[in-house]
Amino acid sequence: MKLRAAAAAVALVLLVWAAAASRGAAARATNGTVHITIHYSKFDPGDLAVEPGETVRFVIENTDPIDHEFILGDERVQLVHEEGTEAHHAPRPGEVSVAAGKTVVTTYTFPVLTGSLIFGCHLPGHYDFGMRGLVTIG
Ligand SMILES: [Cu+2]
Repeated sequence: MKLRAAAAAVALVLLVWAAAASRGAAARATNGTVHITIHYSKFDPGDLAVEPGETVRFVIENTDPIDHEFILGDERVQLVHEEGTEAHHAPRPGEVSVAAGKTVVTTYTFPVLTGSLIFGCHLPGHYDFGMRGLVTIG
């Protein structure tokens, strides 16, 4: 019985490792710019890495025939937008609407700390569908 538990534990560790490995390396800015493509209501890349205090120019291209948005912030910011009623976002750093077929730019300076922020779309159902990504700071 102990052997079975050990085997199950090893299998679980391998699964977690495989999941982490398949995510690949997080994307980084090139010359201060990160290009993000929205396709089928997903952000690509969906995993970014930045330095504390780094200023990043996000160029966000929506290839879908429906509108989306790009909201960058912590969990509280995401919650406010998920429950909010702001249908259209004026270009505020890190918060921008991306109409169908359009490309928009927003520039954001990350805080001087380590941690992570989320970017997501809060049009009805999109965030729950998985339209979100992670930025690791540090
Ligand atoms: Cu969306």
